[in-house]
Amino acid sequence: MSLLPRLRRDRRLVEAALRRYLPVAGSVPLTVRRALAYSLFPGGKRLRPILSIAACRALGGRVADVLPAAAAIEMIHTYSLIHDDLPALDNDDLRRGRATSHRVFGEAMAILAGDALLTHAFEIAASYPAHRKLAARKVRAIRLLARAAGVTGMIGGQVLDLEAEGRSFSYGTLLRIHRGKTGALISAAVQIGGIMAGGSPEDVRSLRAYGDSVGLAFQIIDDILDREGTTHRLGKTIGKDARARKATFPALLGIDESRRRAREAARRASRSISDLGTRGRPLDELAHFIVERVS
Ligand code: GRG
Repeated sequence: MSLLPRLRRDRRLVEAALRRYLPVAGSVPLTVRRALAYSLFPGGKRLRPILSIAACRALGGRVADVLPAAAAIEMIHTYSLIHDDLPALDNDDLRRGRATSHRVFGEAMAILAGDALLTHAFEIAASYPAHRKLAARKVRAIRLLARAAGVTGMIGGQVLDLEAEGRSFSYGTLLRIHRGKTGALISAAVQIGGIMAGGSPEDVRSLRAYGDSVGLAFQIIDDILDREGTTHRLGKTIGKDARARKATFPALLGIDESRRRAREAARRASRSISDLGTRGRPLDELAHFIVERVS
């Protein structure tokens, strides 16, 4: 199967898993459930869970074993977007082509919806699949997820990002910001696919190297799209990084050099999984798709 039909198929799997694992209607207050559903559906590219599924398949695992963790990762990503858009952070009105959560539900409810998604994600990752033989894999996956979402990963990166705003910065600082803010969750998504498939430590190490490079490539392109993309295509306000004088790859290196480094990172990602042979091909294609994407 070629890349685009595979992306469509895996996206459908992710949508179904997210619907299955949403808090049961009637068991939670209606308003917060509406706010969760509003931000989760129709959603964005679903790139992180798609990477988990592809990594699981590459190691011969069962997709059903990784779907709960994949859905949890997308919930955590969605929470980060809700909170990132809040007035205290990016203060944005538009996300995934429509009004941000706090514009629709108010700031207090958006904060709570983000908190709810983050905590619910861990409940799902711990509870499913319920089979006892997967318990050890789930614990490893949850630990990785917590590290990637927390102060060692996404939150830490966000703090560095805030502190770098309006200041001069080095390439080293830029890498530290983005490894935490964006790279950690992307890399964890890939590794979790390998862990839930029961991959060997060597396989998971290769996936980690792949995930780190793909995470970097993704962020460089995200920075470029903020300069060159359109609000219509991206479904979010563009040009904000430059206005806020954020630490970005194009700001430091220019567009052409940034693009060159993104392509180089994608090639590094491919080399990291060369031991997987043809089983790694879908991951290889995803790495290049991420670099050539326009949204
Ligand atoms: C706890 C108050 C508080 C804040 C936390 C967690 C956080 C704020 C910020 C994380 C920063 C963040 C939003 C990083 C991700 C940046 C990024 C590249 C998002 C876009 O990802 P895509 O393109 O989005 O995959 P779609 O919409 O396609 O899922």
